Amino acid sequence: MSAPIIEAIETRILDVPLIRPHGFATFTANEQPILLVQVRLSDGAEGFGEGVVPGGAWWGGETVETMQVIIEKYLAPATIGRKASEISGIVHDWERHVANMRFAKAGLEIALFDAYARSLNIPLADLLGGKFRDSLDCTWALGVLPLDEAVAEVEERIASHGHKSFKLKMGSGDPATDVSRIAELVDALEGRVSFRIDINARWDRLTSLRFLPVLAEAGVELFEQPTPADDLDTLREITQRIGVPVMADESVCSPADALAVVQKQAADVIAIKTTKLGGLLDSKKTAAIAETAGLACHGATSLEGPFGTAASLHFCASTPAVTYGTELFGPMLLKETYVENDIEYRDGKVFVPEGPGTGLNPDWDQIKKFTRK
Ligand code: MUC
Ligand code: MG
Repeated sequence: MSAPIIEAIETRILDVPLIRPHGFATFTANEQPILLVQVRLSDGAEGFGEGVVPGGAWWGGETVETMQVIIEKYLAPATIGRKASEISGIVHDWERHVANMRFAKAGLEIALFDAYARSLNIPLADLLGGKFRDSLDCTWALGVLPLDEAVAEVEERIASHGHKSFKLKMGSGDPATDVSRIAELVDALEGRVSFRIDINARWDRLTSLRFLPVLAEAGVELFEQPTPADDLDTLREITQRIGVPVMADESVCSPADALAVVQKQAADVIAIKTTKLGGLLDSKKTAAIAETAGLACHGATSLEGPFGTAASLHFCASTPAVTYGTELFGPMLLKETYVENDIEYRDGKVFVPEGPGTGLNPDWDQIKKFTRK
């Protein structure tokens, strides 16, 4: 039986409020803009993807507005009319029309995968090699917060969802002040949970070599992207000299970037975001490169909503190399959802949704409520 044809591609920008402000190194988000990408096939099946960056243009340069233009004006015309089963060929051909713009490509590629999986009435993971696991550890991330608020939030998340691991955003203030805030928080929890930090590439070499050992001494278990993405020599020096595992995030936005990190031995863990990597196919390639070199993979987030998070969960469920847990908490940071059946989080874990495609179905009343006018 011939595969259905891709008939229509629609996008809409959702502005979804957060449960609290989320402070990054150079930006504080009060809501999360999400480009909802909808694909309809000739057999009536519909798939959903999300174009999402962590808060805005500061992270990687793309935004929901740029993603909408790239998808509607350039990628969609090169996709409509093709067979839904030809995803790898469609994604390959996109390179003739659009260079880079990986967050935009991810939103459409994932919607194509979701639509085709629903057409076949199988879980998305079955198009990615099948499920290897049904749940994964889920780290909770705190934005930049005063100590008392941070302690209160950690205690609340332990009680409500059993989180055992917490990520702390840094890099926004004076390094010495930032570091003492983190050291006090780690000390206050007395080893009951583990802490990692993400500086979002904002420290230079000297600051890193001076202050990361203080965080190591305080008991921080992982350093995420302390220094600029392109400086793999400094990332390698930090990895080799300090002895706390280093995770590459901004340094790895493509399989080629992963190969460069492997060749330089610049990190111990690679943050796999299906968004920054352009979708599920290049996420699989990136994980394969990491695994072959003995690096661990982490299921990372760009603060996607339910559809994007579910797609990343299906990726992590079907990729044995994701051995360093996840931070796929995005839907819990949103004040309200826009799907009928939410992702399940409990006991410090997140569970892969069951059902065809991502397993989630749209709540159109909520989508209309959040759609930007
Ligand atoms: C990032 O850089 O890791 C993931 C969690 C969070 O708080 O920030 C995002 C982006
Ligand atoms: Mg990061």
